[in-house]
Amino acid sequence: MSLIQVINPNTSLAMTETIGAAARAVAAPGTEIIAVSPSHGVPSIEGHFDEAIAAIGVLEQVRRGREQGVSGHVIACFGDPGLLAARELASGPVIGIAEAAMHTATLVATRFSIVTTLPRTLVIARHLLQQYGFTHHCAALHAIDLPVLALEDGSGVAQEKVRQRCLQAKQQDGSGAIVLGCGGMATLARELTQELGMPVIDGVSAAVKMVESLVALGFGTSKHGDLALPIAKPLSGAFQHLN
Ligand code: 5HY
Repeated sequence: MSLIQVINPNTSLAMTETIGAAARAVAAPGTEIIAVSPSHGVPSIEGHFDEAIAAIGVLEQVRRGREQGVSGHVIACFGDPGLLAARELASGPVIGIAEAAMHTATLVATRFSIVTTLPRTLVIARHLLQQYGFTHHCAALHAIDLPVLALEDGSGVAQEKVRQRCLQAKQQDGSGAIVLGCGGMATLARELTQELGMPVIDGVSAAVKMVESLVALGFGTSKHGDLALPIAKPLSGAFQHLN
């Protein structure tokens, strides 16, 4: 049995449910999903400040998951907040949904488009494309210009805007695949793939399968080199519990 901890780094429990449902929809029969989010932090992650706050919550959850003996971790926010720090703390694999979706897109298409939420977060996606080496694979980035939590307001407006942007990307970008740039979009991918007749990739699902594969191959996060456990030191104040 594999136990995969899927972390929604924002504190919106409705989105944690959405993300958990997407993860469970693709989990193998022997995989149990634990969907969690920080008990304190930021309700949605829409910029660099939010990401910095969310990263601490990610580390707290990774530490808790390691104590629970989880097989691996997914960071289910498209900014992959705290990814490398989480890898230092973790013994199992830690996969961010942006890297998972981007890697998957490059395996099924030569170029992909990204559809995310607010225009101001496009720069975060661009930074990740550079960091992961996918800049030349990404044909275009689009934003629906709605806040992250519009995906959870029950109106369906954000979901329809995602659909429209995906159709536009298919018609205009010359891409072979589309990456959904928000954990809250996770449950839209399957239906959009069928409607558009092209891979529309959700990073939550992709990350869960990557963790399963790494665990099956017997690989955790390397503890040789820069992802070794953090150097022990007396953490103080609000960070004491991270010791
Ligand atoms: C996410 N924010 O996946 C990112 C996406 C975004 O709270 N969860 C968030 O739009 O930046």
